[in-house]
Amino acid sequence: MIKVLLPMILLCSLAGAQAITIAEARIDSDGDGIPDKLGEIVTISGIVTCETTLFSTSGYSFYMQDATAGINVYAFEAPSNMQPGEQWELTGEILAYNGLTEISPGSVDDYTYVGNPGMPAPIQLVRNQPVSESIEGMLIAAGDQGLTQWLTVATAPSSAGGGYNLDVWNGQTIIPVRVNETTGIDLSAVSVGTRLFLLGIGGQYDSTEPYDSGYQLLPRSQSDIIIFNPSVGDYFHLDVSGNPFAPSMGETMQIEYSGPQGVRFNLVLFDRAGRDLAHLATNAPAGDVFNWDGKDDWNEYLPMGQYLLLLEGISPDGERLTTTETVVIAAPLE
Ligand SMILES: [Ca+2]
Ligand SMILES: [Ca+2]
Repeated sequence: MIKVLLPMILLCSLAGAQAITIAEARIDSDGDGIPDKLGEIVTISGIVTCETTLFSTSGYSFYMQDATAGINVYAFEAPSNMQPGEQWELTGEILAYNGLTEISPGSVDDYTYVGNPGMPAPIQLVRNQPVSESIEGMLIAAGDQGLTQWLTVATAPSSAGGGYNLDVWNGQTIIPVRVNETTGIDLSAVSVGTRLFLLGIGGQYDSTEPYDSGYQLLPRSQSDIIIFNPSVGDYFHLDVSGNPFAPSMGETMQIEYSGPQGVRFNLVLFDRAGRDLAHLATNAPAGDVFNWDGKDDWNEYLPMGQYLLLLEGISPDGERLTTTETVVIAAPLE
């Protein structure tokens, strides 16, 4: 009997306790991916960043953040009038679910309305920045609308367990995106090569210790997925990631290139003596994202060394654009 009652007594005595920051609530000082306060009852105060039922089919699962960090709120009860952009104080138990740090209030009595400061500004991912532990649970923007940066869809949406998974390419980094069916988001206009800007919440789903991977971007609604219209403007560019790489170990390098509409592309790899060894695109009518296996035109692995990847674009009026990236083929580690 005492074992059952004790947590309730604890909960009541701590409701209204001094709020700690969300960063304090989710601290993981030993870096094992499990919050130090796992199982403890804490009080936090933060701004709600999505509908309270958005990430659940039966109860409540949503996100809150303060100036320090964000967190998932997972509960069977929440006030029905709770809205995105509002600040609430809440008391609940710290939980961990496949790497995701959660706070779980026991009842509606554990929530207190604080005010309505409005939605926080999203954290802007820079070009090579993935979603990571420090921004888990926070509102994030990837790409921008200034025509200097966008995401390119690298793998098409595939259906998986109540939603869709896709990968987007952030110039130098792959960002996994998870679209839950509960969001009602329609992905029919999204396929490989689609360029977009994304808003969403940083999530994590990692089923194995030490819970340091599986970070995802979680769009909340259709308006979080903004498809970039290339006719608005464009710029000629070439990006590579996974460089240096060891092809003989099965490693690949991701290559992305694109440019203004109407341009035809040639993508050629040269060695340091200026010999063209691999023609990766010839007179291609559009940009592309693909993994290159490090083989030359004769289907042989290129030897270890430094190479030059040249992207050439020929515009409809004959103008020639070029840009290059250095590629390093490494030896396997002994
Ligand atoms: Ca820990
Ligand atoms: Ca985590």
